[in-house]
Amino acid sequence: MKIGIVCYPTFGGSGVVATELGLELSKRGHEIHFITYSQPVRLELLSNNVHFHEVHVPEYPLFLYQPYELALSSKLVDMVKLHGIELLHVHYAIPHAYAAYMAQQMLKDEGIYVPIVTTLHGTDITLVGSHPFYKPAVTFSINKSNAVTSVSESLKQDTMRLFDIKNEISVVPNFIDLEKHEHKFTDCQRGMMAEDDERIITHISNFREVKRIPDVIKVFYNIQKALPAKLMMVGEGPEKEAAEILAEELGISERVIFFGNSNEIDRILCFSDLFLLPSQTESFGLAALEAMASSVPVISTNTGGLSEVNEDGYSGYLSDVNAIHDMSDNALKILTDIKTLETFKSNAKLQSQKFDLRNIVPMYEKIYEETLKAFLVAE
Ligand code: GMT
Repeated sequence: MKIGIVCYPTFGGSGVVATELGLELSKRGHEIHFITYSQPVRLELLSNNVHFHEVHVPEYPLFLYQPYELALSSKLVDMVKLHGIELLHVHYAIPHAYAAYMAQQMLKDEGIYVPIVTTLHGTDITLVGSHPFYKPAVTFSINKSNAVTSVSESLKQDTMRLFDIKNEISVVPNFIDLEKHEHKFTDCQRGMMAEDDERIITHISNFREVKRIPDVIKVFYNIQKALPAKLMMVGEGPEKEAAEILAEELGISERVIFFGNSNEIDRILCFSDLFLLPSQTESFGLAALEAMASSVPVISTNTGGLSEVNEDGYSGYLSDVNAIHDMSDNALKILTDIKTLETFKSNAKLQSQKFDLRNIVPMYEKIYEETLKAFLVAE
């Protein structure tokens, strides 16, 4: 099938899922066209089956806001016509589902019929999308999509609660390529980061408010009081500077390493003993799944879809949002005794196998086939 994928090309989870999905679909024989404003960060190899089409938005001084949706929908029309794309899969409702609907209508006018599959990722529903300024457009775009998926049962329920949805929503969880996550390293050079007796704690995100970055620092502060430890902070975002200041104020800045965005996530996870994800809300928590696939147990909050990913007392522990002491105690339960740590590490790996891409990508393929068939019959 010829599939157009629209996503945010940055380090965010929705872009990562969209890119990995496109790459896997291409390996399974589909022709994939990524249509977005820059090449997705995880898209390294373009091939016969993987194409990238950049959406340009010309700067015009009259506009305070440049009209990206307009440029995107025009690009979608052009690319569908040029490459014979049969289906559009848009990741993140805002503004992708809206732009895709406009493209669909323009194409229909020319006798070209292309169905839209929309995948809801989380903040497009729980944070941004439900804002009154966006809600009517988001509701409309979801209801006009020919198929809708959400990355967890929890996100599906949130969507039904927050919007007047007439469409069926299928749950297709985030996934992981476990083969890729088999440690490529015989030695991940742990010694460069910490002493043998130190535990390595890691957090990876885009450092937005929703990730509750100060809680990461506070939990780590409690951990390092009880045992020797280092904290790896990976990512860039608005909360990073405040986190650096907090680490300084708490007198632990020598124990906290800020990496910025990294292409060496696999190596960092390879030497990590524990992953912290104290988010305010998290529709799924791809970062937690990536950690688990590298045998790193997870201390997380119990919001959103996190309980569908991290099993309490098995692959890690779950706590209420803001429960710093509970999260610190749980971290120490895992870290203090080496045998317990080893058990949680192997459980984390086992838990991640539920989300192997070989089980999940066929769910998307099935949705594409059914949607295309139903759509062509209806049109
Ligand atoms: O979590 C982020 O800040 C990025 C965000 C995104 O939109 O790219 O991630 C969301 O989508 C991911 C992929 O489906 C999910 O694993 C994340 O849980 C979700 N983030 C939130 O719900 C906060």
